[in-house]
Amino acid sequence: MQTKTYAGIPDNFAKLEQAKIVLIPVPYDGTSTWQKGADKGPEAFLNASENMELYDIETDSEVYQQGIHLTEPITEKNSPEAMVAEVHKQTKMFIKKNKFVTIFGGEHSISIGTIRAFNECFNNLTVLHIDAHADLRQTYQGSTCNHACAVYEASQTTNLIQVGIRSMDAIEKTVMDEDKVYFAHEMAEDDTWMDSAIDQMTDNVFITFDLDALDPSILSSTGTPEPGGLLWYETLQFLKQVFAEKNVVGFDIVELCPNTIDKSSDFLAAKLYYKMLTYKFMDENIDDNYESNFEDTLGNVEKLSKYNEEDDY
Ligand SMILES: [Mn+2]
Repeated sequence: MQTKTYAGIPDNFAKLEQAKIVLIPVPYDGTSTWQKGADKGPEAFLNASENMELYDIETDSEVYQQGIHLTEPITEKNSPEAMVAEVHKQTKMFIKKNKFVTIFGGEHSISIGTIRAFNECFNNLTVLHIDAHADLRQTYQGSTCNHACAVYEASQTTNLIQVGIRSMDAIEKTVMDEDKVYFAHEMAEDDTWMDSAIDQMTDNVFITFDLDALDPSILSSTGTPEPGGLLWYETLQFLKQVFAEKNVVGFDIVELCPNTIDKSSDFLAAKLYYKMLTYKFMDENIDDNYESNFEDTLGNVEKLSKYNEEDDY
């Protein structure tokens, strides 16, 4: 990858020891079914980030000064299962270093690993899934780690709230908890969905943001675009409210599928990422330590048993 630090920020804000925030790129595109190219997402996102103003007008802040450490990309691609295992391992390792961990994909299958890591480290986790697609298939094309299965596990092990959904298979209705789904066609007619969704969240929230949740008129560079999506300011309003009212413990952004002609989607993704960090840290002093309040699973046998895993990283 070309970028040495996130957005070209100075080294003193980018070193792991000082940084409160960690950014893990996962350029993975092993299971996508139609357009390929999500593996190019992290590089396009980082290039756009480097050409973006780092002062936020809305909050009068510069969140990069909290420190953002860009890790080596995760390049495991022998199988979807091996990729998910590596994403899980790396994500958990940085959570345990008391960092605010963020992940940029890659296709949505990477979130199986990120969600598993956060769910093992935070009690009563809500997964806020913002997406055009339900992604609730238990298996797809022979794998449980396909992008179409991104939140099946979360539906079984976390408090899953789905927002922006407008494409699914009938079989997914058998898994879906419709009380916790905010369909796009309903959101278009009823603006109480934001308060309603937040009311259903527990305190600890992990956000998995599939960029195809956004309307193709503002973000077209994605593998499977769907009409009728979220617009920019309503998205920011919702996210700002979630960050204000809940303890957001981390997030991932997936499914940027860049093209050589139109770069505006890359810049939207860069701005969205930076806005989410801004909302997380807008009331934190730069000198304050970050306290993620993760549960150390070494002293908590019950949490470990959830996946019967012997992990000591
Ligand atoms: Mn999607």
